[in-house]
Amino acid sequence: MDMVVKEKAKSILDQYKYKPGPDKESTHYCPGCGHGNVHKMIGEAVDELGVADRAVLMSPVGCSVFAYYYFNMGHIQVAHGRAPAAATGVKRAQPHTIVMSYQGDGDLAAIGGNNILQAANRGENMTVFFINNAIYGMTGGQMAPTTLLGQRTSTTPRGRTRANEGFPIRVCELLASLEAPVYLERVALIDPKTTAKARKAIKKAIQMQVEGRGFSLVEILSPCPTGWKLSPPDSREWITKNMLPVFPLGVYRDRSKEELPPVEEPKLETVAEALGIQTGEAATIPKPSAPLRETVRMKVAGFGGQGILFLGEVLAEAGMQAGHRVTWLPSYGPEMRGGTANCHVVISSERIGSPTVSLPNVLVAMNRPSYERFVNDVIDNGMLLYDSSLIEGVPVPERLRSYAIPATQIADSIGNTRVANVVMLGAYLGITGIFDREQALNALRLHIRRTQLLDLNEKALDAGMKAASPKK
Ligand SMILES: Cc1ncc(C[n+]2csc(CCOP(=O)(O)OP(=O)(O)O)c2C)c(N)n1
Ligand code: SF4
Repeated sequence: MDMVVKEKAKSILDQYKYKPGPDKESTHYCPGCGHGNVHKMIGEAVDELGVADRAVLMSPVGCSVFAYYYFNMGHIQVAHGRAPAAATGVKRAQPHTIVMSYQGDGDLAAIGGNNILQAANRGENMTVFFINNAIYGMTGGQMAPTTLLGQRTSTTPRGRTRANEGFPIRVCELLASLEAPVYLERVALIDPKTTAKARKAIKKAIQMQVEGRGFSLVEILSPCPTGWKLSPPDSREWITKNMLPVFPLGVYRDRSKEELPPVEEPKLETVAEALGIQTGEAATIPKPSAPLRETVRMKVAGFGGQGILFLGEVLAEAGMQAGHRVTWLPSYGPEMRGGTANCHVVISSERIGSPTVSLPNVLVAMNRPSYERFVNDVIDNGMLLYDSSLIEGVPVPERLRSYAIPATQIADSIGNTRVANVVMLGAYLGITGIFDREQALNALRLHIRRTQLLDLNEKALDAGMKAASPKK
């Protein structure tokens, strides 16, 4: 019999140059761990299929978080459980890439449970390698969704029970209940025979993607000697004895021989098309009359239902009408109504690095809890506008330029409490003159759907401008 000497996969680095420390030869995995074996098989499959130059591996949070030390291919290290979402983005933006999501059972079946379900259900053309070692390895052996009944872990010291923690989740079976996946197989790293099957399945799952068939997942029952507190040989035996009865090996879906369905290309619009914005020559982007003296970093806060997010949007829109660069970032409370709401608005003559405002130079506070929550964040000599109809008897810091605007009272006198936000818009305009009345009105017209409300809002804007006067 001819002996076949396999070369080391080119998709695996010779020297682990990205690994910190002097040892560039050995991996960071424990002896007997399955992760290294699976890495090698992925590297070999990628080589054999000739896709190394377009392969992108998504590594998870877990023991394999550093998978990028070892691979010679594209790589993204993704937030815990989010590899399928990131892989979706890469694949859709760059359809020629071969995206592989590499995930442990904590990552894929616990925190990322819904992510994998949705990606599989959408039938994303991606390949998922799911390393099931029935435990959280990286964090010290806590229970995973795949932990077996009776299995002792640091969070189930007396063993997992169905009453307390429920049953182990069988991912292949679960995904096989969905219409879209094209290939699902469970394999194991026990002996040369099962390992050879695992290698074949890994290659096939990538091949499915190369052929454009859709979503594939290979679940690999993999030893974790450290988490299981067993020697490497005993770990492999443990898989045979304990995992196989719960997680039977086999193919759960295989559409490799079926004719490919016609490709339904989703209609992709450009951002400009989607937003109805003119670009190029046709675009009429106003030039600012004068650059701003300083960038406005504003926090607008109040309770849900006060139109806080609307106020922020209109401010940003008016800023844009005045030719400035703007961002608007809403921050939703858990409740739809009655809870607190706030948003961040930046208006600048410069390019804006981040839409997040943690230290505002302007705070618009529309109720007392918001005032109390954010007033200390405002920078020295910053501006404070507060609705003095709702916020009474509060200590106003001397270090701020404060304006007490009875916005709710004014809105009531006009006939509708709900335009207190626009009164505040008028007040801000009156104090700063950052944009002119017409620009603010244009912004309101763009954001108010019911045209019969325009008159009321115009009145509120004017009343706010009139009311704007320094408190002290
Ligand atoms: C948002 C978030 N939650 C929790 C953690 C803690 N954490 C790190 S890895 C991990 C689970 C790892 O287990 P698994 O996915 O099974 O991979 P393994 O380490 O066994 O390969 C957890 C819970 C984290 N890093 N981030
Ligand atoms: S803890 Fe387990 S999964 Fe993590 S490296 Fe060690 S053996 Fe592998």
